[in-house]
Amino acid sequence: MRSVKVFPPLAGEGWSGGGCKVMGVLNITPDSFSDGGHYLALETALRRAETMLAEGAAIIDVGGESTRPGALPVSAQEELDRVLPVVERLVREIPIPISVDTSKPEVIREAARIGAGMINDVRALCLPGALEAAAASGLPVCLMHMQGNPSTMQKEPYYADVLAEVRAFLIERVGACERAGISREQILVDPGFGFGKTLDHNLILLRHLKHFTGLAAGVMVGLSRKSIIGLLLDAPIDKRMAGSLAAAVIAAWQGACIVRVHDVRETVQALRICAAVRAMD
Ligand code: 7PJ
Repeated sequence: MRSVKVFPPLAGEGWSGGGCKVMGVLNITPDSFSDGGHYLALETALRRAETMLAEGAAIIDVGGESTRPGALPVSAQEELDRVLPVVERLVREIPIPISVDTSKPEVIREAARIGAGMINDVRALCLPGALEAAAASGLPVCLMHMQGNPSTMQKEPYYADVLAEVRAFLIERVGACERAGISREQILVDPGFGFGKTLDHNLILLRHLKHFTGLAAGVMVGLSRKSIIGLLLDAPIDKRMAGSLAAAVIAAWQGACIVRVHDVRETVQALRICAAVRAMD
């Protein structure tokens, strides 16, 4: 009998108890499987996950579909081939929940079958069959807002009122999940920083993040190394850590319960300061 590690990991703690948790990003890119074949890709992923675990990650997010601006679609079979072997190995060897970053019902079903602990969907379970697959899995879900799709979303993002529109979308998706049988305690919402948003849209959403905390069980955010940081600092992707830490603290301060990041050790430290001050409420 497999013991499935589902987030939140500590019984009775709830999503935000004990402060904001760190989710480490583990991207399985197409080329990670090209030269060395599956064995090398699996070992590399496992080592990266072990490092993030040692650095204090509470959960690891495995993704096989690039959703960066301009990224092209990936077939279900390709995504299954990339993600499943990694998830299977991590579930066996890493003692924290493994989240799967996917929108496809096939991937949701298979990931749940082999022991994934959470479904993180940048398309908020909007693809046909995804909602049903997630509900059947019984796993917690993260619903993220995106305007458009990755190949075009950064062309001309437009909102009359970004805060109201992103909130309304997430409220609608939380309702759809509940009608499909997913309880509110199992649902996180995410405004989707960088997904069809200008710098100003992103800043407004971050400034008012606390308006999202009541929509479901908790708020998750991904700001790590994103263009919002790059634009504000005029910094390339490998020089965005300090900015990403500041953004993580701003989110946690307003009640985010998970931050999805690349730099786990540093984020855990920054959030410890945030939690110590918040504990004085
Ligand atoms: C996010 C994500 C995010 C959630 C990515 C990147 C792009 N999932 N997956 N929220 N971003 N929930 O990391 O730059 O912001 S992929």
